[in-house]
Amino acid sequence: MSIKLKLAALGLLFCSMNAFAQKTDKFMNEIVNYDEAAVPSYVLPALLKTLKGRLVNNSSAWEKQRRPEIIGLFEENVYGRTPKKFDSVRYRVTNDVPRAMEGRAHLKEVAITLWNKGKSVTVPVVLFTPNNRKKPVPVFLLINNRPKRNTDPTRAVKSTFWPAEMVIDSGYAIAAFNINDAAPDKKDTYQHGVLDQLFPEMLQKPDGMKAIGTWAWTASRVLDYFETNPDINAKKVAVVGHSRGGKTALWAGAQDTRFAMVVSSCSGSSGASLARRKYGETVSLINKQFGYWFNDNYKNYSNDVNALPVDQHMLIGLIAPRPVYTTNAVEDRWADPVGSYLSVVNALPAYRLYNPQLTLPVTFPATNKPIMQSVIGYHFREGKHDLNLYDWAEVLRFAGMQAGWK
Ligand code: GTR
Repeated sequence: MSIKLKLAALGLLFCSMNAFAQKTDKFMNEIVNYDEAAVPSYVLPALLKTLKGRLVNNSSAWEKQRRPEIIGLFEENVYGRTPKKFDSVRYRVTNDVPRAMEGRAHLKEVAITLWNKGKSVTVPVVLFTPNNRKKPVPVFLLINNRPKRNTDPTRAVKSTFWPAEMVIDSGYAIAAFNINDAAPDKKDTYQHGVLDQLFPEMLQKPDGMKAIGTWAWTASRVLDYFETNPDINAKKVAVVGHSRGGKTALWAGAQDTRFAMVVSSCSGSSGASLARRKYGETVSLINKQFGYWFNDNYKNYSNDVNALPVDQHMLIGLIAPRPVYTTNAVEDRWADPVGSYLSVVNALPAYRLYNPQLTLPVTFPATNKPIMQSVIGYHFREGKHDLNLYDWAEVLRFAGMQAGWK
């Protein structure tokens, strides 16, 4: 049974939003639905029922049976298989500035070189750790899908997409890697990196990982590095991503339970938003435009989304009981804000296996009124498709409420 939202308040909200907007649009020869009334009725795949039909009512059955089963379904049908091992790794500090940011932070640029079967790929990481801290600190790792100037180690460019000073002044470390160093974000060249060098077999198989799978795998390799850095508390690593990076952050956090927190900004289709709602970007549209992000099997669902054995609430459920924060923006209907919040609401049963008291409002949250219910956070803010200072400020506030993050 899926949980539906109370649409009365929502209707009002979206009427005002839609006052200037059309209810449909056309993109790549498809009608794009922006009309809540035209969302088809659908039944979500059961989060807490195994493929053999067994109901899961405790965290042990969830962790031993259902969780691995759901990961396998996402691997097989959406993001592709994640490699379980590789041969070796080397970490090399390429730039070390103990008194960066006017002395507030220690900058390290680290080259992570990953080897498999005699070939290698190097992924550079930028990391600032606060200087006034005595203990190892939690870290926010951004999966950067924008140009590298957004994570400028010199701080000549200060981007609101990665506000390093703000995070440092909150007492946390901040890091980033760029997705293009692992798998170029282009349909004709995505394979030139981790895929063709380290795991060429993935490119041959219909369930092999492609770009998003590769970026998520790489995020875990950065976490491996954090485990070797004594300034970092590797038990408190938040993985953060926006849009395609947000889809990746969810998939990385869903699989790798070492990620202690997941932050997904405006991740939309195949991220936090429910596929079955067919609102804004659909599975069909994302496969047409960005097919190289997903495995080949995902294409089978372009015209038959109800046949998918998963929906995106299950991806968020995989993060339980760890903190998860998702965001949407008023001017980003393409990413289906209501569908994202519904995912979170429908992921709740997995969280309740750990904390039966946990609840969420069933009414869609008002604009700029974040919800922070224990380990689940969500906001719908004014403005555009972006990861901005408002988002970071709320995420930092949410982090401050979590055990071990202060
Ligand atoms: C859009 C795409 C979305 C989202 C976004 C982004 O064009 O349709 O799924 O991922 O790009 O990454 O900025």
